[in-house]
Amino acid sequence: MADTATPNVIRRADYAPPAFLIDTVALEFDLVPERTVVRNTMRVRRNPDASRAANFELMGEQLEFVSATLNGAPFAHAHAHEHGLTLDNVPDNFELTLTSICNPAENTTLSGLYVSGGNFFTQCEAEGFRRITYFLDRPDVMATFTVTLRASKADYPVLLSNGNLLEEGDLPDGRHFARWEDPFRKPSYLFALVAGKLVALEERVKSGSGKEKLLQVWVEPHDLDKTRHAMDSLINSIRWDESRFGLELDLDRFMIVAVSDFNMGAMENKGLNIFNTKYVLANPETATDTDFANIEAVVGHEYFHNWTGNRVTCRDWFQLSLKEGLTVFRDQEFSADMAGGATDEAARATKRIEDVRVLRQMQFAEDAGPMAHPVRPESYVEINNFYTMTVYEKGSEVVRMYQTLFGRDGFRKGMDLYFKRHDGQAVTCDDFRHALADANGRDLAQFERWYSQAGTPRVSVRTKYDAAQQRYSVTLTQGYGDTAPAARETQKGPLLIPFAIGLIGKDGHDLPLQLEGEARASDSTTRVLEFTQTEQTFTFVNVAQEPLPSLLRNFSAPVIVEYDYSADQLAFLLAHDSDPFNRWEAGQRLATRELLTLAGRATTGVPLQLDDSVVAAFARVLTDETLSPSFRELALMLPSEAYLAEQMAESNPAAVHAARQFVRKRLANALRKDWLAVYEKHRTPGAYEATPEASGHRALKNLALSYLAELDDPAEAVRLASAQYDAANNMTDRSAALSALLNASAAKGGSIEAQQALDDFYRRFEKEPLVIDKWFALQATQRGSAQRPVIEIVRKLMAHPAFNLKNPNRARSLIFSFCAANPAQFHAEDGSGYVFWAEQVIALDAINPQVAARLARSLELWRRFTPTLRDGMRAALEKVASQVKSRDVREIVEKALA
Ligand code: B3K
Ligand code: ZN
Repeated sequence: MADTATPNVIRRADYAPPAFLIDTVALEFDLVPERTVVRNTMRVRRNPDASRAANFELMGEQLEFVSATLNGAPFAHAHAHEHGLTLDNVPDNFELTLTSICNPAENTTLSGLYVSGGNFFTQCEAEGFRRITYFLDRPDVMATFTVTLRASKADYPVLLSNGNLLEEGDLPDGRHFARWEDPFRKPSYLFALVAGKLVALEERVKSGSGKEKLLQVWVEPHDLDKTRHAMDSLINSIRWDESRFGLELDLDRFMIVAVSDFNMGAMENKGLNIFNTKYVLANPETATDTDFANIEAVVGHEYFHNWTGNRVTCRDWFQLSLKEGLTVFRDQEFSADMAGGATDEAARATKRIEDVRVLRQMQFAEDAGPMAHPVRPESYVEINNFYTMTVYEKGSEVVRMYQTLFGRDGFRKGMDLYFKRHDGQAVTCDDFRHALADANGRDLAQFERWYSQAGTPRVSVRTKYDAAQQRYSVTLTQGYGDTAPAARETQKGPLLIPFAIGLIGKDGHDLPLQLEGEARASDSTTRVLEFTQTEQTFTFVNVAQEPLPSLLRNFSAPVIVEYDYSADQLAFLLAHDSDPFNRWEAGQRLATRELLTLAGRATTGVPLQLDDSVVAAFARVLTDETLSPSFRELALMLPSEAYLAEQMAESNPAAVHAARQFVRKRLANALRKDWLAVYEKHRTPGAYEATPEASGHRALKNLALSYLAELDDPAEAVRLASAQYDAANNMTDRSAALSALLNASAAKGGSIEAQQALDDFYRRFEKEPLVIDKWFALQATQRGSAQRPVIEIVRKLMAHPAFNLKNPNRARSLIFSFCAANPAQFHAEDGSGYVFWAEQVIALDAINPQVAARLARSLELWRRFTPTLRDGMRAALEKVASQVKSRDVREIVEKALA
């Protein structure tokens, strides 16, 4: 086998520099859907820093080899094989031209060059470029690219690639061409081309240094009226990166292109970002407030990659979090700044809470299962399986901890040094850490463990107040508890945990903080303790009264805090903590504890009851007009069923659902008048506004509606929801009303009102694929009942003419929504959900392995469920394991069954 053959397991420890380097690439494309000819001319030389290899091994997949020319003469010693091309006995320095053919029309994997809606698009990260031409398709090989595109002018009037347009013109036979040049060296994964019938919204802006930049958002003609928000988000991103990090756009032209068939959210190709339509297209009628916020975040994320990812890239794919964790952190900060500026802590906290909720629900779960891996993994079978919550979200928390330790200014100094040292290079996570350490005069050797240890750390807290001495001691102990075997192997020692803490007095105000040995109390009433040992005690002095501790303020580290708060103490924190994140946190702890107790009772069939004090705590938040609506909405939302099930010793989705529904109903009935008052008060009449304030009102109002739909007699809620549905001038209100109608009628197996609204919704938005995705998703995630299980609705919808398994958004809207976002129905006792899951994973595996592998992951925590469910899941996993072909899905199911 040639050494480009992918071995089963790729290990970080086996990294070796490439034997050859490619300095320049000139690509010529003759774009024809079934048969695109690619001519690739490279300047190649031996890498002086690598051991000498006799042969030149290039990666290639699904290519038809045509010819090779070396220094202008036909080269006979080129052998094409399953994994690429081997050239025997090449000189030290040469020009190589390779010609090959690929078939974009048949490429359903959406990796490499493919056709969507009659237009051409590419997706190269991580290893898609080798499906376009033979290449050293690895991120540490960086070259400058010139790209010539030729195609039928009538069918593909727009021809785009990375960088600047050098020339364009007509060719014989109704064809035309365009030539592009990207002045920056880049790895092949950042290459992109687009060709087709597209139109653009354009803006010209001046960057910080006064240079004019052309910005374009390219879409299909009928979508042009949905591009304004993406353009505004792009302009805001450019401004933000200049002001927060001093980073300027380095190209004269920056393009975003929307495509409806796309495996993930978007891709940061140099100067030519390609986006899933879901993260570009929005107007008030078609997109919810959440969609608007997601578009801003993803546009920011991809734009910020221009520096963190593109100018400084990854040496190898194990370093993926170098660019992804850092760029997620940057987009989170961007969104927080857009919502609350640098100083409005309450508004910033809203964003923080949303991000932490995702981390806990998804990343903590990943850490608890067979796919647990460190932020910098040690091995993989298929790299596309490692674009994970751990690499992205935990990676972002790791970056955030530097900022928590060094402050915004210290973090900025570190970033400046990172770019000074590494601009134009392909580097490692260690390089980043060293830049942060050196810029702040710190040794961060221990901090490396955040990159190499998997599993969610647990910090348990013990406190002791000595009234006579006025001393308050806080003892922290860290460990990983009983973690998944995949995580345990990686755990070597204690972490450096920035642990932010405040002490709250009886009047609800923060107490001054003075640690033992300090001359006086510090100005801030929040302290970041540097917790570095397995067990460590921090003693505060001059503590005049016994305080209540506010622990891990603003979620200063991605850990689980164990502290035995009483219900009264949690209610007190919910009412008084000066840290808005911890106020929310107190409510979640209170609710989680109550819900888990109830779920335990539901498991054994004991009648459920909810303490009045919990209802009272929620009532206070609901009626506290000093709190922002968006904060109240977050605080009143109960922890998700998936999160709760994960907290149980043995996950029991039905019991969790029963408990959560019981609490929702109890809160609905007990606080009916308040919900109604809030519903009325937070209406947003008049023209739609996309501001954070207006969206906060809508969120709280729609939460109230969803609680009202739980009333024992939902007639009033149905009336309100129907009226809201009919009068809505925006998608947030319309879809919330539809969802309320569906859930209000679930217990009786549906209602006329719900069905009419569903039918109306479909007719109204038939021509808007992203809205039809919502139509499918709302039905897949609706509450079911014994007489009307959701699996039956889902199976019916699979046969709907608008359903299309090849379109990832559509597959996600129906199949993923059901399998991953409707746990009570998916985990039906009869195993019907698992049978469906197996069918769909197998079907998708043949079309699009990346999407199939994502779906495959929805059973990975199977061992943690009740015995009956466990058996059903194992059978489904075994069925999939015996039938799938792709490396992607095999890695997931084999790890799950191991
Ligand atoms: N870097 C891409 C993700 C590529 C995923 C490949 N399977 C998008 C992003 O994180 O910005
Ligand atoms: Zn990214």
